[in-house]
Amino acid sequence: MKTLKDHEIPGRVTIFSGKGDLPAMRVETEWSTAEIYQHGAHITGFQKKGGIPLLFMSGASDFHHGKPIRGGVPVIFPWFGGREGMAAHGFARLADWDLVETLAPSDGSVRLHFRLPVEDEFEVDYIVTVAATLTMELTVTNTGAADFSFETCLHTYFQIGVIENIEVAGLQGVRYRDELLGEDFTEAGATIRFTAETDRVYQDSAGTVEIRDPQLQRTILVSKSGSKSTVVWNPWIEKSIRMPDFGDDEYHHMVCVESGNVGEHAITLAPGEQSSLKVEIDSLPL
Ligand code: TA6
Repeated sequence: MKTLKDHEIPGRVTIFSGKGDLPAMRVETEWSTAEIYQHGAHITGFQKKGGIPLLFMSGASDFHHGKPIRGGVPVIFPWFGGREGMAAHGFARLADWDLVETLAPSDGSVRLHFRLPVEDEFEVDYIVTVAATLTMELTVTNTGAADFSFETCLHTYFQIGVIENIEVAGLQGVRYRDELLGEDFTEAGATIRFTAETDRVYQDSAGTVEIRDPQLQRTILVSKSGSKSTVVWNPWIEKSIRMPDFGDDEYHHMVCVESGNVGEHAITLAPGEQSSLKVEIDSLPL
C-alpha cells in the first residue's frame, strides 16, 4: 500500500501536515491552486492564480477526526440532513479517504482519485480534477447482492463579497422545499436575493447556477451532471451564532450552492449498478 507521500508529484502535488496535523494535499497547476484534506476528502481551497479564492472556509472550522470541516466542499453521503443518533449529512465527510492515485496528465491538469474505505457492499470513488476550473465527480457502485439506496450532495461553500449584494440565477421556475417553513414553492424570480436565513432544496434542477457578485466583480458558475437537486443555503445571523465552528458574522461572506440527489431524488442502485454526480465550478469577470 502506497503512503500519501508516494503520491506526490513534483511541482504538482505536495503532501503536508495541515491544520490539526491532519494530512493534506496542496495542488498546483499553471492556472490555479487547490488544497484537499484526506479527512472527508475535503477540498478546502481552490483559487485561480491572481484571483480571490472561490471557496469559503470558516475561520472557526474544526480540524479533528470525528468533526466535519466547515467550508470548502463537504462530501455528503449516504444521507443528507439529520438522522436520529447519527452524524448529520452522513459519515463520508468524517472518514479518512484512501488516496488511490494522483495523475498529472499532459493537458496540465491534476487529477486525484480518492476512495471511501467501507466494509459495506458499495464502493464510493471521488475524482477531483484541478485545472482552470475545479471538477469533482462522485461515483457510487453497488457491489452487493441487494438494492442500495442513498442520498448524496457536494455541499459547496462559495466565497462572496457580501450576501446582501449577490444574486443567484438559474433556478427560475424550479420548485423547492423551503426547509425553514416546511412548505413547497416554485421559484418565481429570475434571481434569488438574500435578506434572511435561507435553506431551500430545489428539485428537478439540472441546469447551471450562477452566483453574481458585483463586489468581487465576478460570476461563479456551478455546472453539473447526474444531479437533480440543488440546495441554496445561508445561515444568517441567528443560526451562525448557534454554530460553534462558524463565525457569527461569517454568513456575510458565504453562500452554499450544493449539487446532489436528495429527498425524492435519492438514488437506488440495483446490484452492479453505478451512479455518478459531477460538478464543475468556474468564475468569469462580472
Ligand atoms: O445544506 C443546508 C443544510 O442542510 C442546512 O440545513 C444546515 O444544517 C447546513 O446544511 C449545514 O449542516 P452541517 O451539518 O454541516 O452543520
